[in-house]
Amino acid sequence: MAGPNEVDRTIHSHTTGAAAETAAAHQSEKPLKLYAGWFCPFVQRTWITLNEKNIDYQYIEINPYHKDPDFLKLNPRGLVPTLGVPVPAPVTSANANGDSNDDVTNNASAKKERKLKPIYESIVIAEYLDEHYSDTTKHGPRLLPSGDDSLAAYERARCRLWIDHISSRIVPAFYRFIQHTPEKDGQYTIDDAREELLKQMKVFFQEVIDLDGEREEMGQASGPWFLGKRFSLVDVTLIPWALRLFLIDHYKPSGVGIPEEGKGGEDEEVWRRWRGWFGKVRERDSVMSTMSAREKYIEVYQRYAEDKTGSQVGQATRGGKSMP
Ligand SMILES: N[C@@H](CCC(=O)N[C@@H](CS)C(=O)NCC(=O)O)C(=O)O
Repeated sequence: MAGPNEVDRTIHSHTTGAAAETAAAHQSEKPLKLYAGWFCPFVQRTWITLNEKNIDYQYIEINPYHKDPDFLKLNPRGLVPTLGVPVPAPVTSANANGDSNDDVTNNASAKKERKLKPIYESIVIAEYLDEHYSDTTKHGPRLLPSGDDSLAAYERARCRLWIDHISSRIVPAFYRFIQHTPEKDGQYTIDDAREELLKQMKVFFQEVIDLDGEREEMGQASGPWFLGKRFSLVDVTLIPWALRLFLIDHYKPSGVGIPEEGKGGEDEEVWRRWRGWFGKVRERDSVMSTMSAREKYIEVYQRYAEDKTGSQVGQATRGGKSMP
């Protein structure tokens, strides 16, 4: 089976720009370890979550296309992000006091009992971090609505629904667009690819507008995010691809095609909402501190733009299969 190839294995090896400073500040040994690739939008979801929640971690840069055996032992899917999580050993009479919250314990014997366990899949990781680091005085507001009442359960489900929309509609459309080459015209044209991406983005931002309306009716404050004033996991899920749309402008004829201000016709309201959201994304520290230099993204995404990558995402897109 085809797999990562030379263009994947020889990509630039480390963070640059703002992301380099953030990575440098997280080099020392820590119980929580983020195995990352600087270029990877799925990793960026995790990285933003860690920053947003003020969680201490160690940043470990790897090239996931090398399929290092030690890395495959942690994550048999061979994908970044992978999180190494210090998990306490099951409680026995010998360590009955060894509580398990790595946030609070300084107990040496409890530390000794811990094992590094892997968690992977960017959304699973984000939910784990939000749930485990739940002390809002240390880690800020929850990224998914919390609470046991039926309203909170509904709001959580609604967030997960739109997280699913982003992951199963917007993200695949992004790759279909950027991996389009003229040879594919028989299967789908660049205009088809553009139409699909814009359609799925419009569906999402129309939902945000509808939620704004609900909030207004309830007298709640308006704000730029999916949950109004409150930044959430839904925003985190979309941000990395929003920040990579410029690559489609760079590589593809006629670009992404999001209309300029005042030129959106009947969709003007939706695109105004997008602009309001995206403007705030670019002001958010937890986000911008994970961005490498623009030219490095241009370089690393050339293998997608020319459809030469053997990455799992690239192969899935080429083969019309679901994303890894
Ligand atoms: N579903 C995974 C996707 C992660 C993913 O595809 N990561 C890419 C880098 S952006 C990777 O590790 N690719 C290695 C490969 O394709 O072999 C997630 O959400 O974490």
